[in-house]
Amino acid sequence: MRKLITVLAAAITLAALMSATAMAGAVLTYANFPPAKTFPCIQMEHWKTEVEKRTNGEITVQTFPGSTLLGAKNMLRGVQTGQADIGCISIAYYPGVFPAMSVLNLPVAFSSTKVASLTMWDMFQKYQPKEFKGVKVLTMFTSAPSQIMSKTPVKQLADLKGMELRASGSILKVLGGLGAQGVGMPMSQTPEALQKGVVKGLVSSFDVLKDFNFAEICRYETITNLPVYPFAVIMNKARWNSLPANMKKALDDLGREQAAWTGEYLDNHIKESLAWSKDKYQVEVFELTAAEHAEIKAQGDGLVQAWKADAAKAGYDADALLSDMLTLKKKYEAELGK
Ligand code: DTR
Repeated sequence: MRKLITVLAAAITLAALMSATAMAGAVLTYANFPPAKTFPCIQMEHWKTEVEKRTNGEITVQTFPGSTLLGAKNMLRGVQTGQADIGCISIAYYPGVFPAMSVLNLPVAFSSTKVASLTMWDMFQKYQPKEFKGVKVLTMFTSAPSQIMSKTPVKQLADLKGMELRASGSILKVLGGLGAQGVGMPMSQTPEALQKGVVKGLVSSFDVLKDFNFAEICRYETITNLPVYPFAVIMNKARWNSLPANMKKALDDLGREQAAWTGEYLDNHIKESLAWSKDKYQVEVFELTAAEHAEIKAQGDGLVQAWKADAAKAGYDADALLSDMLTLKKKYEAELGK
């Protein structure tokens, strides 16, 4: 009898909880790895605002920046297993896992984040890569082109000799080829590595000068125009499937728009961050010669070959992926300007 009462009580509590959830709509948790001020988190907050507005508050998004729920390396697994409903992953932090979308990390001279982000979104729509089948993709975007930020000046490529620089993804290989020592780690670990002197600088986009205050420690910036980094915002598949159609539609409608918004935000923020760094810390910016850019490009060509081999091994037509990406890049450059 007591057992029956306990079971009944549990059932009533569960039913009450379920109807409260139904009335209150859906609460979605969203994990992100870098600090709140950085662009992946700024776009997360923008998305939250838009989603809550467009669903009239039927969806509430609880955001967890700064690795408070999941970190850079356990983001994918954490979303797959439902520790968070939604998570933001940097594709370059998962070598070999996303061969198709890693095409965005190749040195093809994207000069605008908006162009790169819209290109990425269209590539995803066209290819629907199988490696994303276990999750729902909500949006995609990229970082801005990558530059060197260092404690000692890199006025010419020769200054890179033996210099330990934090990077990730395809750029690690380019750095090695240029004589530097690339040290791979997520952005969230970089402040400590710089502070401790494990690395003498980093390769990333200029937003981090302001958002991580790296301008204080890295007073020298060298324009290298290395690749952008692709990001994906993914959602637990079962959680996605549990949402009603109107909520799914609101999230789907936002996918491309969010990619464009993030690209534009970052393009503007890069300029602001560099101006701020010059003003506050008098950082110096060095330009390389045409011959040096040609050398960087030559290193990049090897990367393209290596990526093609990986993509082919994963069953993709690598030449088609690359040429489709270049066609989209051209299309968006014509539409939006570089
Ligand atoms: N350059 C990539 C991506 C990146 C650029 N800015 C930020 C800010 C926070 C996290 C990642 C990034 C990288 O270095 O990881």
